Amino acid sequence: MVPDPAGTRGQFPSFRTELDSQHHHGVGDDWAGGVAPQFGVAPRIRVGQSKWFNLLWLIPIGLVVFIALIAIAKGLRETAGVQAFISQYPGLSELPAGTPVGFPAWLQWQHFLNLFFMLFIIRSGLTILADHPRLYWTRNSTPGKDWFRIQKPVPTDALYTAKQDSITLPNGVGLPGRRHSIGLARWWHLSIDMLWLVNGIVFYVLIFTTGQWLRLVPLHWDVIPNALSVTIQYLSLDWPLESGWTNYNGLQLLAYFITVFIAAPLALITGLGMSPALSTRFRRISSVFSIQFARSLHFMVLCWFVLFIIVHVTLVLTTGALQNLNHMFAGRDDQSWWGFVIFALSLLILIAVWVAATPFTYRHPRVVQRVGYALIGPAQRLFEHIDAKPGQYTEKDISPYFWHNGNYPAGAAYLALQADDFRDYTLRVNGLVKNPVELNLTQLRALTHHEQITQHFCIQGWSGVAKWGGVSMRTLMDLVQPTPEAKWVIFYSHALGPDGGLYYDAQPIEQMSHHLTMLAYDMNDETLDFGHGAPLRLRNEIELGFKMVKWIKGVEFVEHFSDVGGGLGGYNNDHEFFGYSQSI
Ligand SMILES: Nc1nc2c(c(=O)[nH]1)N[C@H]1C(S)=C(S)[C@@H](COP(=O)(O)O)O[C@H]1N2
Ligand SMILES: [Mo]
Repeated sequence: MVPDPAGTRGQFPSFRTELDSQHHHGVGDDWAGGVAPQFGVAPRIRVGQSKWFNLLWLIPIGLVVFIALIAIAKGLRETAGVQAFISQYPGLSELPAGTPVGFPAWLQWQHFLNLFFMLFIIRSGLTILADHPRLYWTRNSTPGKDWFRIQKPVPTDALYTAKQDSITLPNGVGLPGRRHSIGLARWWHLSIDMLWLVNGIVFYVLIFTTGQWLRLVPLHWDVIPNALSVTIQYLSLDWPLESGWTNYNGLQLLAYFITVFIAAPLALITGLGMSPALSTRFRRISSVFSIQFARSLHFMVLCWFVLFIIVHVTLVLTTGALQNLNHMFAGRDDQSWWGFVIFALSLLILIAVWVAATPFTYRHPRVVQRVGYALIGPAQRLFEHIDAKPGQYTEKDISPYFWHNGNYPAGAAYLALQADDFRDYTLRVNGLVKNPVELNLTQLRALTHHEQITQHFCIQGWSGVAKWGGVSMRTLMDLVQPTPEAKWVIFYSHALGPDGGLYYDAQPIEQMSHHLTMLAYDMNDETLDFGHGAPLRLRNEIELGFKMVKWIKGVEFVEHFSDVGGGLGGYNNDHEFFGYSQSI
């Protein structure tokens, strides 16, 4: 080991000069992590081992089933038994005395805000899904074991990356929608989530303090036969009497109850279940319900919301549109045009915002990033205060397939090192340290060996468990002795990022002394291979995958990252508008 050969102390130059130091404020037409547009395929669901069912078939099948159901319902209504059933259960459960009537102004506002927020949440959520357009039930994201995909099967190319797998969404669908625009989509998704959550909490508080909850919670089992009766009445096209002003029918009641009290909380819980911050802290839950399970359920909640919106809007407009719109948009129970006018104005606002959101995002990505961080940062910091215990797994948890990601190194210097089995490779550790060093692989391997089996979370949505062997960052810090001024640690890669300049990332020094933060030279008991970062890569299990720099050539201790590269704390932050700490 050459910890500090006389005369070299402090003389290793920084790799900073090799970074792209531009400040990127807008994005051009070719932006999004260096990947060209690529559309996916129609959504498919796996049936059995390897057959895939194209969900577009649901359209004709659904139509046929729908027509058949109408015919059946019409037939049923002719029968005496069903007629008796419907007159016994016309659709309404009795409400307790004192249940409020009508819709107060706060409810109308909340309904509108909910609609408004949902628009952004669903669109940005689709962009996030499109970044890894597959869903799984287990934490292993094994190709062919996905149960849902909107992308072709994974190619056999051994170095195929998750980024290559991402897809573009049709214009106007996603937010922002371009392939691999997940950095910006996440700011939209998470920050509007916060607003939606606040709106939801206010809603819960108000419905329970005003008694409105009595209209949303089924209080008697007769809601089931009533809902069945109403379903038959709707399907037979001979509709039940409208009574939404005072009392929802059984079907409405069930649909609203599920949406408000099951789907909405589930959206929140499954959303949080995908974050490394919480997943690594609530191990008991996350060991059973993995990130992929949470992601799949989160998607099903989306399907429920979309189905609900379609049926809800259809029925509102077909079962006495004027009166229904008066209820929710004007707070009156008559046939005037007020509700319609206000609804139409709200719709105009929604359409304007819908159209403007994506172009605005590309023009002002830093605004989206900053506002997003302002909204989500406090919650994230709160989670980070809970002590992180990243899950440690066992040999049997190791994933059979571990996705690759990122831009592979292609520079002459790296290729020369690789050709010679990294015999001449050195890791440079410098900056605010008492004892700067350059270590070759033999020297690194001579340091105390550290091993761990942990789960990797890629921001794109895939996960995997692997065993890592190498040097704990604690060991390295004992060796180089950071000075008290050192607050951030920069990891420099041999590889360039997609827009040029070295890939790098800044990490807070507190995370460096975590017992699971390490530099890995082995993976699953073998020498780390090219694709996963040979000869050395970072593992910081508290953070998302993009922070774990591969093909490392240098580690620099600094006071702050603001004068490193583009100044935002990492390549993805500078170029793809990620956050410098993204533990959600
Ligand atoms: N040098 C470099 N390191 C990188 C990246 C990259 O593009 N360049 N991608 C990151 C991302 S987004 C992820 S998810 C992980 C993936 O590591 P793996 O390929 O071993 O799965 O590497 C990270 N490290
Ligand atoms: Mo990633």
